[in-house]
Amino acid sequence: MKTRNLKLASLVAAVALATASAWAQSDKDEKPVHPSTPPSELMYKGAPAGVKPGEAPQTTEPSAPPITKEEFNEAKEIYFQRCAGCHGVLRKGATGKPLTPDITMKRGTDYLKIFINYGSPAGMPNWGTSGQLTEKQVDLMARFLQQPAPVPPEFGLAEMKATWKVLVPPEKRPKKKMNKLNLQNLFSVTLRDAGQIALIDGDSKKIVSVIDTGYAVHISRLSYSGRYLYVIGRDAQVNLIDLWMEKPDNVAVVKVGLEARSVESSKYKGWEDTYAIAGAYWPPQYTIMKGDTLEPLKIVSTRGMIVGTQEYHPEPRVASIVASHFHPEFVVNVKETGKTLMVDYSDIKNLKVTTIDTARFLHDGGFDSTQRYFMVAANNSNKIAVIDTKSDKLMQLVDVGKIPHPGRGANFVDPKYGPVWATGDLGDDEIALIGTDPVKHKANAWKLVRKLKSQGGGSLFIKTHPKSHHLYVDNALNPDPKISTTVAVYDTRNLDKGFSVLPIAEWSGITEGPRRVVQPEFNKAGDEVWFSVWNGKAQESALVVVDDKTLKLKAVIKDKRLITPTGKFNVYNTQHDVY
Ligand code: DHE
Repeated sequence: MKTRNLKLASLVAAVALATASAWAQSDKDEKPVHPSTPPSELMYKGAPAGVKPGEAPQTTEPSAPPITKEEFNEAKEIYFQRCAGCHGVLRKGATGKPLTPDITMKRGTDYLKIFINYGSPAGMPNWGTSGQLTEKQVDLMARFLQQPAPVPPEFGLAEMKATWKVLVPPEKRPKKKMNKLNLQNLFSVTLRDAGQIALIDGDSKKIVSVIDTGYAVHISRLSYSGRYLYVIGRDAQVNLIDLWMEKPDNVAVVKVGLEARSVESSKYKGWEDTYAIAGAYWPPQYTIMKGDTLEPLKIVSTRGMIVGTQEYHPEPRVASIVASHFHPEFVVNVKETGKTLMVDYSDIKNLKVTTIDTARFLHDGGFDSTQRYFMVAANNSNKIAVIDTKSDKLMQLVDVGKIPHPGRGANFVDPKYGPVWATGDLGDDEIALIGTDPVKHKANAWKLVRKLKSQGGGSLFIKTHPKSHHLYVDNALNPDPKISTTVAVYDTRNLDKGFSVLPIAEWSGITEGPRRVVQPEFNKAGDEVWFSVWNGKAQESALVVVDDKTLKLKAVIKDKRLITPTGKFNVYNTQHDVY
């Protein structure tokens, strides 16, 4: 058990460290940072923290090895770029081990240097011997880690208001849709390294516009009405885009912290489009905003006690957020404490929050087909937590494979077990099918009913559509390019048959670069599925559209502006939680 935990910890820890530039090259071009973890996986969690070194002031302790101001600044930069994603901004441990002076001072400079230089089997990359850090930098980091951690500032209402801009006030916006776009079949495509999104018309496959957003932009979500698009960057910038404008564009912008990943909008009857919410990694908090202006209204810290051990955690990051269809509530998942918060927005002055103990570290998830049960991955526990958004209770913690990573998951009817929700895994080659019908298939509800074999590990996203009988599974982080550039497809009517493989990257016509195939997303009609062929920033990328019936190539979308496309969000499907 201990070894298994150690192995997992090492994978999770190792994936948390790398530089953004590493992504531009294929695994085999890379110097090994960690012998057992490919750079692609390191890259996954290794996006530099949105915290800028200048934002965290120097703190020095005379009993620790001396460090000059210039050295301290350089060390901060290295730390926030390469280490914070795993060890936490405060160095108190997140997915990686704590590195606070009470621990590091006892180890001493020489020990720390060896550790940083050579890495460890528990997942610490060999920063020195891989050539990522120079000898001088290794020495610097060993001294820096014995100094107190520089603490980035908090981000309260005053700081948010200082960043908040309403570019087009609601009264100056169109009263009706002013463009001829088929909005329901529009796709918002993340252009990660460009800090932009592309709006692509799903019918013509033409780019409608490319819009500036936050740094290393992450996801898009829709308002209930489908009029407003919310986009969040890793720098915690939220952009509000009005799709009714003649040419859809930003109408408001705000920063809700220094680093963030999730955004959502209120969907309960009577509250449609009223509020938006964004969850931050730093500071650890969520912010409720006015839906049509992004005016920050309520900020709530997520600092608190860890599930089970009930120890205090100073930096529990906000992972996925969804809007309940059963109550005026947001479902806010807190990573390091392993808590799901049901945040009642009907009276934000007297905010009621129901705290559900789940498991660590909560990450991504989606609803079952009835949209009542929310299934969220606890990736360090290898579990899926099932939350009933009607009773606001935990239904079950379901054991699945290693490091489940569903995206929003996939809902379909298993011929033998009835309605299921499925997830793929980052850490192994399994796909877990969990029964989701407590009425007609009670015996199977909230149980792992079937495991499918996938092409391999490194799966990030899995997708189907109510009108499709195909289940698509990517393996974007698999170290084998044969696997990471293709996608597996299963016939949900005959799951025992196994999968066929679609050569998506090959179909794109691009021959250079890692060409990782990531995140299947259906169009509104459910008859075609889109994939990103994700290359480095300086390389050509593409979107590949497949005909769901014939599994044949339908279209390739290429354009100079499509820089590092990753997530794709079809307006209708995102708006209505169809997956
Ligand atoms: Fe994501 C969803 C966090 C790296 C593409 N990602 C999410 C969610 C979280 C999250 C919490 C759920 C949001 C929600 O539903 O409200 N992602 C993180 C990280 O912390 C992590 C591991 C490292 C980091 O530093 O950011 C990370 N994510 C990535 C990538 O490297 C991916 C593959 C490419 C990219 O664009 O950055 C990536 N994440 C995505 C996508 C979704 C997502 C496409 C939404 C999937 C969906 O279908 O809804």
